Amino acid sequence: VHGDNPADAYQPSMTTLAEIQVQIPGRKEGDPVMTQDEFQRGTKIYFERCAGCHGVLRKGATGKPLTPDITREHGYDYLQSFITYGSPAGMPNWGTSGELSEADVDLMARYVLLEPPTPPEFGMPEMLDSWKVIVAPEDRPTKKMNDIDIENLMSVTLRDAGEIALIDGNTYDIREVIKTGYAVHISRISASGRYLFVIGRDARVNMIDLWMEHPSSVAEIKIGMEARSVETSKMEGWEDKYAIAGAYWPPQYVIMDGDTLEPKKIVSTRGNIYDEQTYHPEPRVAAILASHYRPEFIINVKETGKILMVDYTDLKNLKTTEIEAERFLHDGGLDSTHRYFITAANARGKLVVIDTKEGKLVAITETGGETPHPGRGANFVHPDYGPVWATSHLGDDSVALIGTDPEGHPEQAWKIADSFYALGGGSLFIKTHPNSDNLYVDATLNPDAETSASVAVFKISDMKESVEPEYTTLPIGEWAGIADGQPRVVQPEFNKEGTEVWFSVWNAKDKVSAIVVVDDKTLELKKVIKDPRLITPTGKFNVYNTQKDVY
Ligand code: DHE
Repeated sequence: VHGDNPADAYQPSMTTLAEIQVQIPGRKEGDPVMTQDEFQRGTKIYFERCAGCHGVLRKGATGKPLTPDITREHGYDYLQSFITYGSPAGMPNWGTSGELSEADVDLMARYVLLEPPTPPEFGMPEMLDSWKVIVAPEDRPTKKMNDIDIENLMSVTLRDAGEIALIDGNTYDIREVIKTGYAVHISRISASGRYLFVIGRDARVNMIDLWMEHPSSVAEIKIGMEARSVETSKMEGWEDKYAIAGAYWPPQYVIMDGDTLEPKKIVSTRGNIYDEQTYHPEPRVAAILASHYRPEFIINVKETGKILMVDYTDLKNLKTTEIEAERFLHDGGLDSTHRYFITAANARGKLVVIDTKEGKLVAITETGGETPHPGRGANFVHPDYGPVWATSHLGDDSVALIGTDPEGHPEQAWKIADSFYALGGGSLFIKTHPNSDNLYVDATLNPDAETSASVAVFKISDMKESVEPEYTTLPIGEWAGIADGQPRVVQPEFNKEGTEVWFSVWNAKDKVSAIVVVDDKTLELKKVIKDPRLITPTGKFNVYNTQKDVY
């Protein structure tokens, strides 16, 4: 009999699992009719074109959430027109650009009205199944077997070819073209400078031995279905010991053996959002950097807004410092001392600063611009503000400088010291080098063809407090001399000495692309690299600068 037992007084009046309202799985009332084939095609288009910004489960990040509760409120006509024409806030004009046919736009407008399918998980059995040691460590050379100046080699992504090109930074010759995953996102170099790691969008990691007579893959693995980041351990005493890769789907990271890519430890990043403390099913792994101050990897978890500092000294008793930062963490880099990690919470318009020595949050600062997008950013010494780190923006034409010298310039430290205008919105990357007096800012995704094919250059020694700096515009696309298509210029990257800066002139895969090399002192064209093998070049990574985090 209720009431007789005193324990009943403590029973919370909560809904139990058995009482929750559920819907019958399968087709629901009001669902648009779609055949299995159409749904399959919609899923393919969604994963290829939309998931990067909106998320696999459509919870939103750089792009708006697209769960059916929201899409159904907007309705078919609105969605159809949005997909066709895009928006100034960053949604591409898939229809009018011709990238999607009218029929595909119609398909996608219906597709997003339905519940998103959940792709399968990818755990240890799947990873082991994909893992290949192509050349065992004992069969690899014991010294460098080629005549390449490895430190000045450039690893260049050939996006749509699913390859990278290794280009000699001294002679501009393509030394090797190596098969990789699809659309390699970044290249990273082991602490010793010997191994090159790349990760494709399809989450395939290739480990390339630069000592071989013909550098090629010595190990490979697939760590999920969708990924963007890879890195290797850089702490003294732990050089080349581990590699790590982060996945978008499933949301997880994996720590691997640094010699063979054998997967050792997979950690899911699913969990609660840092501030609301509500569960998120898809917190994707964005940028990963290796700490120089502790044996740790620094991992951006995008949707939950957490930065993880994962100690790799004892994988069995894994210690992680979990820092509450800001939602939508994306890319970032170290300051010139390598002590501080500065990263963009891009959809929040903020920069987050972490002290990698103390393992603590230092600051969260609004940039004043829309959607900061630094890549690894650019470190230089401003004549008035001292050491600063710079980001450009995807959503507007501004460049923001954050002070990075709390000892010498406490006034500016971790605050926006200055902000000025570059060429236009749609910038992806910004770059300088300790030996350069120039700051280069691209405008890759600017809707204007001429702007997207140009680069702004600021002279650092001319920068002054309260004076809007002037810039020189370099017509990189025009210099490439490509008549066909609408190539975009992306990602400045310096050679080892900091005397030349390289740009990708990124055209459609059936059109001519190029790499344009500019003399950093004179700002004159030095070389146009064209080759039928240079299909859709995007990111370029100089071995020495990437190995030593010089940027
Ligand atoms: Fe990137 C860096 C994710 C679109 C070229 N990009 C990064 C990083 C992340 C990321 C998380 C940081 C990795 C790190 O440091 O560990 N990129 C994403 C996306 O989610 C996004 C917005 C959408 C998508 O669908 O992928 C996206 N990126 C692009 C492109 O469209 C680019 C231009 C060409 C491509 O390959 O798709 C592109 N991203 C790059 C490059 C870097 C990068 C070249 C490294 C820059 C650097 O100098 O460090």
